Amino acid sequence: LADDFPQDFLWGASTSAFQVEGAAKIDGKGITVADQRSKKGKYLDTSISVDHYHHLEEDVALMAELGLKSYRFSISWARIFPHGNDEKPNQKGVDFYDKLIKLLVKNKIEPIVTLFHFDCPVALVEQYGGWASRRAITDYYRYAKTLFELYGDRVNYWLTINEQSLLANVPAMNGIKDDNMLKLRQKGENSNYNMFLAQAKVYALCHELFPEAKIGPAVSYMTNFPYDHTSANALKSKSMEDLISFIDMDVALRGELPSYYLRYLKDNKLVLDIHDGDEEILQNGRANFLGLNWYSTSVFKLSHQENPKMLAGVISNVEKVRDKRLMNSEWDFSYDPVGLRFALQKVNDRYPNIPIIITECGWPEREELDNGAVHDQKRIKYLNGHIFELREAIRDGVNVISFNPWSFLDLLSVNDGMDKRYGLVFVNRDNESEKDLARYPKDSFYFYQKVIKTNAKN
Ligand code: BGP
Repeated sequence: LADDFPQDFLWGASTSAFQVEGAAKIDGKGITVADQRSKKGKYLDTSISVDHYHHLEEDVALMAELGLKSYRFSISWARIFPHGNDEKPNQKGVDFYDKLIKLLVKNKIEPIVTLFHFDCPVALVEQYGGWASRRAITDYYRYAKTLFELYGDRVNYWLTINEQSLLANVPAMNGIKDDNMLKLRQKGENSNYNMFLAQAKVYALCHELFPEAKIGPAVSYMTNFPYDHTSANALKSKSMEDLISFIDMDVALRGELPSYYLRYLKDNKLVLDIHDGDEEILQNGRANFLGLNWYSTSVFKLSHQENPKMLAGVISNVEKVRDKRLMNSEWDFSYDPVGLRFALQKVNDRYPNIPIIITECGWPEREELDNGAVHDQKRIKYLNGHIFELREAIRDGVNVISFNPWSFLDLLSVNDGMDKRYGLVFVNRDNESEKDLARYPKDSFYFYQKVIKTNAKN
């Protein structure tokens, strides 16, 4: 049927390097800012994560059993270049990803590769301040070029940077610090601009080397609704969506800094270090698809208090309101699948027919094994609802080519370690102990297996 999912639709699943690999300090890998945040207990312990590094064959065998058509993962920059810009790549790191890609290809699973997912090599921060300096553009470009040369013959989908707007607005995620708040925000904005330039150069390089390949950003797409019908709330909600989500799509696809961003910079006394030739760099390097990380809708209302969690003016003076009518998770996270269709329509209106890969979408729970099983009914409900709305979006005419729920297996949540699980596969470890790290497919694994097998016909 014409209105079903296309026959070649890529049913996938998603992870990122520091959240699954472990082996943070072995086989020559350099330390990253994600490793630095590593703290046993509530937070990340990237020395083990879920030890995907030593469970590679087993994990890919599970992907094959699930029937995955694509797998989105990230390459750790510091596993390839331990200091971010070493003269030669680290052979053991190169071999690890080579093996992963070979196993995927052998099992007919399309690799969707993120170049950079929250894990800047610490050495680059020490050398020159990391992304806050323009020197990062050169090093990122060289890193990307190395990956294209190593794996470009087998990889058809590349994602440049995961959730850039988060990195820009929370500079500490890139290892960028400053005691002075205005200076910190300025450094965050510098890093934002440098990431835009670096990506534009890498888009152009990829098109030149592999004209058939698809390359784009993995955008944090947060759909906001205003709390009430006042235009002031609606305006704030739109402005947040522009500055958090559409900015990364606009620059990648239109090749210029949007006017709402220039106005935001001016209002906040932030200045970009624009060099001659930058405009051409942005114009000449564009993405040819979008990766969207979409989880949920949020409701915001204006408040007179600064939100201490977020520094940027983008999110200050608002309060998140829980919609009690929806199914909510422990982490202020609601189930609102129609929001996905709405979000996809908006993107398609803005950039007609642009190919879209859902690079993340998932439901978090606190979970334990129950006689070797995990009955994750809420996750099944979440997946079912979102896949239903995805089909509706495709019928609306949105060009979605792949769906990669977060996450393939349980992994370290950015702020909650193993307490907050998203996986289709349970991993037997918790924050206190690594236990035996054994893998157990959850009920959602079998649900999704059927979806893939039937191309979501039932
Ligand atoms: C996205 C990140 C992922 C992942 C996910 C869930 O922002 O790209 O890396 O962590 O969110 O977030 P959390 O782990 O905070 O629950």
